Amino acid sequence: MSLFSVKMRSSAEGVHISGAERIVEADEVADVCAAMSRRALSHSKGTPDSITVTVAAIDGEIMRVPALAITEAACEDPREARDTVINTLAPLTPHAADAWELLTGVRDMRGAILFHAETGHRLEPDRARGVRVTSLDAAAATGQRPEAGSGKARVTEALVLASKVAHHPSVLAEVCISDDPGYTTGYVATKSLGYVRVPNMKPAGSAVGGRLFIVDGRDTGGLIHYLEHTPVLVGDTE
Ligand code: PML
Repeated sequence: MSLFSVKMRSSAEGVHISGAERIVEADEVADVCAAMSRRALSHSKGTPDSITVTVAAIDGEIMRVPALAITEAACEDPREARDTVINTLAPLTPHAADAWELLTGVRDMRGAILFHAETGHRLEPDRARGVRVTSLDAAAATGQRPEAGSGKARVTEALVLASKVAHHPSVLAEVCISDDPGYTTGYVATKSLGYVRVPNMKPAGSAVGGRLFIVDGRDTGGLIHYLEHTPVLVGDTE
């Protein structure tokens, strides 16, 4: 069965607004392109003046990983969210509080921060861009996909991304704050704890947002190649 990667990114005056990706069979390509364009045009961050959709056939084998289990922390406000995230990261890095400060100070990053667990230094080659996680989708057998742009689709997409990320041996944890000013639930994820939803990560209306991966720094080049280029399908496959 040949599969295709379909990617969308939108921007306004050169500033990134939204992005999406699917891995689909040939007969789904046209519908997926249309759905992505509609979604780009209705993003709460603004109306784009550029939407780019690309379609590429995938060569070779696709890696398959299970989805992380989802749980939810009880956090009433950003202070409690901060405590939850830092307590989760503390066993993995002595720089957990610095990681939180770094993530809550960024915006408009297209990719993630690579945060070295041992030193607290950033390892991504281009700090403005970060490292993008691409080449991923939910396996078709995980069931019907929620409508693109819905709240459920947002969680499914985040879970798929977090599952790909967490299954690389150099990744110890991920923290995500949505860059959507109208969406304040984020998550912290590890392979062993799963995907922990964290409500009230930021005040409503805040443009802060991004992703940060706590990494062991053993093979940063190999990790970046996996995150950006290795096609991965997440979830049940049969
Ligand atoms: C985003 O906006 O792309 C990040 C989504 C985070 C979803 C967190 C959740 O609701 O589980």
